[in-house]
Amino acid sequence: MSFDDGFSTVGSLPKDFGYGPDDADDLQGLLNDQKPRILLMGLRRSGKSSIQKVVFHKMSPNETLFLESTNKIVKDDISNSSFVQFQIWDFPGQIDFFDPAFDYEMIFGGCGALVFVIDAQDDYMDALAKLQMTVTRAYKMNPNIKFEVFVHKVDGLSDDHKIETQRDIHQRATDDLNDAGLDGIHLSFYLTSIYDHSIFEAFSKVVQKLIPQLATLENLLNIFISNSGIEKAFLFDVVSKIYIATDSSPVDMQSYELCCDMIDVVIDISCIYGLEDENEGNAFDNQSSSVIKLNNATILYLREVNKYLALVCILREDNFDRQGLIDYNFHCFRQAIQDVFEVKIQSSAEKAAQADKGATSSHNLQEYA
Ligand SMILES: Nc1nc2c(ncn2[C@@H]2O[C@H](COP(=O)(O)OP(=O)(O)OP(=O)(O)O)[C@@H](O)[C@H]2O)c(=O)[nH]1
Ligand SMILES: [Mg+2]
Repeated sequence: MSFDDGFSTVGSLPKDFGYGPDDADDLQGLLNDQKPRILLMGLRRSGKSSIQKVVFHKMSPNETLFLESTNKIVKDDISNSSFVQFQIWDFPGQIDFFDPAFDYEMIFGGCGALVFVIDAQDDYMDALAKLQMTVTRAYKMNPNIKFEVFVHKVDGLSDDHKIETQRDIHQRATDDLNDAGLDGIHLSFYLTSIYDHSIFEAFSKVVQKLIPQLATLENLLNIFISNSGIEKAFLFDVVSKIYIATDSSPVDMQSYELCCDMIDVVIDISCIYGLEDENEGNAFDNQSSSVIKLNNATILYLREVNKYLALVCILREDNFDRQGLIDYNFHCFRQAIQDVFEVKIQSSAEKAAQADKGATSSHNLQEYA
């Protein structure tokens, strides 16, 4: 697939995508308390810091060659999205669990997910032993942690070799746990590399598990696409290119990559040509959107949902004839997202669990007949 010559960019993206201050800053303190934590663990040089830099700080994969070894826990606040509110803790590879200074309760207590990175290009027996020990300790302290194993640096492996490595690691890791009588622990496995989109895809899935509103978002996306003649839709956190939700049809890597590329193109174009709008105040408004026509009668359609989120849709060119309908439905969809978010803010502020309404408020989408 290649881009058609004539793609058009209507409107542009905000300049302040990023870590800028938010209107809801006063709420930030409250939200901080409950921000889930993602821990990055694994042996030295397995690629933990590279993953964190590439996914959340736009570092190019080649630059990671110059990263220095991490020698203390590095805490990174990811507050760049209304839904993606979490902290990432990047651990040194040589962390010693037997060190009395290692505060298990503090580290594993508020942890939402533990990402364990294994270098697939290296001999991984030591890594497996460390995985076993880490998971066991973490689970004892906090059984609610999601355990995610990244079989990493697979860019150097052939396709067959990748599958075989993942199978072998999966087998050994679960055998070890079973032997230790811990078969209740569930590990999820991902093949990842910073040199392609796999690391973003894997991180998307890790983050999604920590979003309590995920089911609601998926539901809204399902309703939206089925009423609008759209084949696939991703709700993106624009800065990280993590998708925080998608409709329930299966994700194929190519579609995800196309949508990621579209976000890059739109941001680049906005940075170049959006400048002239600066005099007029905000370059970004509710009308901001972009359409890219591919040469296989497919259209990519991007719309801004809010400061942090963009919806990217894939649809057949014929179905785009009814853009008015799609736009109307999108409007309803965006309103619904806003409602979900407001409920979240409210309930955070009140710290009251009863504010659980709103998420199901009805927005009448027009049928695509
Ligand atoms: N080929 C390949 N190399 C990678 C990948 N990810 C990271 N690396 C390389 O692995 C090396 C170590 O990366 P780091 O991110 O520093 O590893 P770390 O796990 O943080 O290491 P410590 O901080 O010492 O625990 C660097 O040279 C990276 O360029 C990958 O997906 N593929
Ligand atoms: Mg490191």
